[in-house]
Amino acid sequence: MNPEKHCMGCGILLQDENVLQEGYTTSLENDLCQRCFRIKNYGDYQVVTKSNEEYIEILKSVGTTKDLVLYVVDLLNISKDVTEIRKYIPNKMILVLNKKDVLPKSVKEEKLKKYFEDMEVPFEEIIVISTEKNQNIDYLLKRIKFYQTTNQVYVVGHTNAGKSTLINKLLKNYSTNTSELTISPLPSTTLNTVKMEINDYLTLIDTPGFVDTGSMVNFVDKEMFKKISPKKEIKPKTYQIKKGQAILIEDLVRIDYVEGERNSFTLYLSNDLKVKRFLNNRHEDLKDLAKRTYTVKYEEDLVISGLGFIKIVYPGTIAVYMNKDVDAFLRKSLI
Ligand SMILES: Nc1nc2c(ncn2[C@@H]2O[C@H](COP(=O)(O)OP(=O)(O)OP(=O)(O)O)[C@@H](O)[C@H]2O)c(=O)[nH]1
Ligand SMILES: [Mg+2]
Repeated sequence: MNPEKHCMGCGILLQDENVLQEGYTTSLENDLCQRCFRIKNYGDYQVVTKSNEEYIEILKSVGTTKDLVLYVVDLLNISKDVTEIRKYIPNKMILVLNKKDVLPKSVKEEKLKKYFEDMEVPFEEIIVISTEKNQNIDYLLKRIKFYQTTNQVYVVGHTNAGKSTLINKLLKNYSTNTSELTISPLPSTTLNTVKMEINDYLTLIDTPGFVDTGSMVNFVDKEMFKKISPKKEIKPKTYQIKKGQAILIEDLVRIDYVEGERNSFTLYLSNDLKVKRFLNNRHEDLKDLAKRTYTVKYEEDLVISGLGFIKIVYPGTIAVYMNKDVDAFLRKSLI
């Protein structure tokens, strides 16, 4: 018996003693833990809570190597500070902007790249991809070869960014290796580092993702979770808004336009979400949720973690009502 066998899907240490604990498998002969087996075969899922301390320890250990790092970001869930990861990892790093397919086709790759270039972010290169649509994956591999100085390349980023899906895609496209990492629409699928050999010159190392504790996904039920996660190209919804009017997104968020000239709000959210506009603010709907007030400058996005963003064209004051534990912030408009 090999006591140090890890699950090939998520990296957790396998054990056959406690069915309630992570890494359980009926037999240590198996390559997958029971959780991965169930995700792969039944689309079933058991939520695992990961602490970000473990994640940060992994990042720090990546920082002690000379290996190239791919930092994978979900374009719909860009964190407030994409350079934060640099605190732990000084390595050569490519910023990989994933899930291009969920943004409207009219949004050009060049525009997205320029947005980050203007922020003077410390990355070797910025590459926009869609793993789902196999877009720019060939180019990404070329650039990996160009920058790598060792055989190992780490893949890091927030949970759900699509790290494991990307590695599976690279394996499928360029390798005879038939193993597959576990992927799922829910956070914290990958639980430990997993090495995947593409060829003699390239081994990709998957890592667990950083958990966004302030993401809307943590505060909704299964049905709503399905609704808020966009699977297809987003059709943005634009509303001409006057002072005193309000916008409601399901029963999750209310945005009141408190002060300012006639304005335009464009919502980049999953198409499945119901949006309502109130022409006057006499309605009290959702006003029992926690309120925050923002002063918006010219062309800014209100980003709601795990949900999407709202582009606001002109300066003004908005009041946002939603769960107090969900993160939100303003940024220069992405689109
Ligand atoms: N639309 C779209 N969805 C994608 C793309 N890449 C990944 N996904 C989806 O994003 C979800 C998360 O993918 P994973 O590969 O499990 O993400 P991860 O970064 O490995 O997540 P953790 O292991 O939890 O940290 C899955 O539902 C994928 O199908 C993409 O390019 N476009
Ligand atoms: Mg993963």
